[in-house]
Amino acid sequence: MRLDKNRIAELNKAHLPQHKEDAGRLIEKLYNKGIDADSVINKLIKFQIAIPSWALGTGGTRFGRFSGPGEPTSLESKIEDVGLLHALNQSSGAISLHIPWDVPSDVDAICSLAKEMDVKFDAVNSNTFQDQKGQALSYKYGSLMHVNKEVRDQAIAHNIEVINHGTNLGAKALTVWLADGTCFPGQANFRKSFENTLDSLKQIYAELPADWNLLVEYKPYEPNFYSMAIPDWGTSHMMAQELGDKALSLVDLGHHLPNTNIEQIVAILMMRSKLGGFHFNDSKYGDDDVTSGSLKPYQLFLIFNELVDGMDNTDNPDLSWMIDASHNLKDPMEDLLQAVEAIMIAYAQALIVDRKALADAQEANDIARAQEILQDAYRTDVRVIVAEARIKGGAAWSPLETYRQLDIRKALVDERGKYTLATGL
Ligand code: PSV
Ligand code: MN
Ligand code: MN
Repeated sequence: MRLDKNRIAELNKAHLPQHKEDAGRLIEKLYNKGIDADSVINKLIKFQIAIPSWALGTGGTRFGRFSGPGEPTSLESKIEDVGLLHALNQSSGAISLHIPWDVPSDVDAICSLAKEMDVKFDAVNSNTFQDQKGQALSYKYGSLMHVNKEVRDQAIAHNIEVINHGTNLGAKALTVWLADGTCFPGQANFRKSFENTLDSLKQIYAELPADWNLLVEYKPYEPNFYSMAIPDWGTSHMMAQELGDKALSLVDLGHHLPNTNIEQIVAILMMRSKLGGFHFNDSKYGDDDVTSGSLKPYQLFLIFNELVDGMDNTDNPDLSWMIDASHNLKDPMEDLLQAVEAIMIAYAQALIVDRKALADAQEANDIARAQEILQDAYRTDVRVIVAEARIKGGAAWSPLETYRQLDIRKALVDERGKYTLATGL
């Protein structure tokens, strides 16, 4: 399925008179505060958030999976879904692939489809958390950290294969997330696990093309529940530091113990030019992977506040932005549209923070004033300038409403059939 730009513009028309009035009012309000709304809008237009291939189908839990009809079952259909999202919001023009789930059978055909859908290839992800059919050695007791060198070599070879797939597609980064760890005290020697993991990463890093980055993701628990090989940002940073300039830490919002100050982590990593990417999702308990901004929008804003400050005031390299969420209930396309919108809103709120006034308040230890400044930005309803950025970029005034008006899910079911991944029917 392809979306016609004219059709989107046509559906926007009904909203334009009211939208213009609302946008004008906010732009003037911002102007009076000394904020140039045009520059905010231009930044919003440029901002792109990659969609992971695994979020396009309904996720599951170990208790069940309730996927819906018309969800993609091939790499081609996943790229088409991302292309549809991008046509609706002009902010999700990239897909992040997971190998071996997304191995392209015909690279040229995949590249031309991606081009046609205006979709780029973001970081590629390796998978050593599952055993694949026909695989010689098992990852049951770990992969890059495994006590057995042969298992580590197999996992290293897989990561190099992922880099090669990514190179063919024009990707520029490899993300390594390890499920490696232990479930019981005494199961492994912490220092040896660290050394094995780092040594394996060094061998992968050695194969990285000159213009690539290696993004080292961390996670405190799950699937291992006593220790993880890379449990936290300190470990990830130590490894990235030792690997070299092309290695950077990747922060996934859900990969922290409750109440961790994630905004402080991103600030410090950026100060050291060592933040490589960010995975968006939301959670109440842990790695819940629910829709970004659905539970803790103020935290998302505070994180963006540091990201924006870091982008303006540090030498941190450009970041790789991705949604990393997948769950059981909503239509995945609707969920992703909501997630992108929530991220854009948090970004826009961070862009209108009066940074000069905030710095002055901090220097003066004026805590109440500092809080007022942050909350003034957070409590400004910026949805209208996010919509203005979309309209200017040729996207839908309301991507979710347009998705429903065009009955895209039904069109996909008509095209792909009623097959669902969960039932196989
Ligand atoms: C598992 O927690 C996970 O969600 C990590 O965040 C990775 O980025 C993702 O899966 C894909 O491997
Ligand atoms: Mn992640
Ligand atoms: Mn995760």
